[in-house]
Amino acid sequence: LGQRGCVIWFTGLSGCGKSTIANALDQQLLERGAKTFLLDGDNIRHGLCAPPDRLAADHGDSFAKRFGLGFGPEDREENIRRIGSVAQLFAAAGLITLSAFVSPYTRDRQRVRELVEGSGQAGDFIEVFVDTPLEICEQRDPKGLYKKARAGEIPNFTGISDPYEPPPHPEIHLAAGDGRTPPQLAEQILNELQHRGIF
Ligand code: GGZ
Repeated sequence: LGQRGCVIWFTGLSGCGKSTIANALDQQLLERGAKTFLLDGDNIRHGLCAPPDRLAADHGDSFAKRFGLGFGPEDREENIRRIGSVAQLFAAAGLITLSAFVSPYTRDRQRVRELVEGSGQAGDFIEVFVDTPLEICEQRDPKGLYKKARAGEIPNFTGISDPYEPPPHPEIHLAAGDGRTPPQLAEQILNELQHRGIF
């Protein structure tokens, strides 16, 4: 393959740009012939970890209550555990695996790191902190979620009524507002992958 499997773990507030940067990086890797897989809300929160109402429609309410995930602390913990487990499998299969979730709790991210770094085929875990200030995320508010959270319509909203714990030692710290575009930020990560000899 000419590449080594790894997990690139984006973390940051809703609207911080992690998904956009992850998609830009995925595109750049694709253009260079790398084999990648991008895990994000679209394929995980709507599938493996579908919320109760969606699961209930398909399987009934008791099933949803047992297996569907929302945004309380325990549900987030389980969400990240499942995603981390899937990411580790893809990395072990040799894919450059990109994961873009809020993942607000340090302990949950640390567990994924230990899983990836400590597994049979120990792999690289590259934590990317997309450090966009709350005020900017809230100004962007592409889905109007911050507005709803401020109005008390969404409980446990990260940054408003639920904590975001910044990574103490991310491999890559992307500070917003330095004027760089998502593709330029993605290139910094690409350089790190090449520096590590990942591909
Ligand atoms: C945070 C929420 C919440 C709450 C719904 N808190 O901008 P988005 O919409 O697309 O990104 C957010 C996404 C967060 O899901 P994750 O799976 O990444 O979260 S975690 O890693 O904490 O499990 C936001 C939307 O879902 N959303 N309710 N209460 N974000």
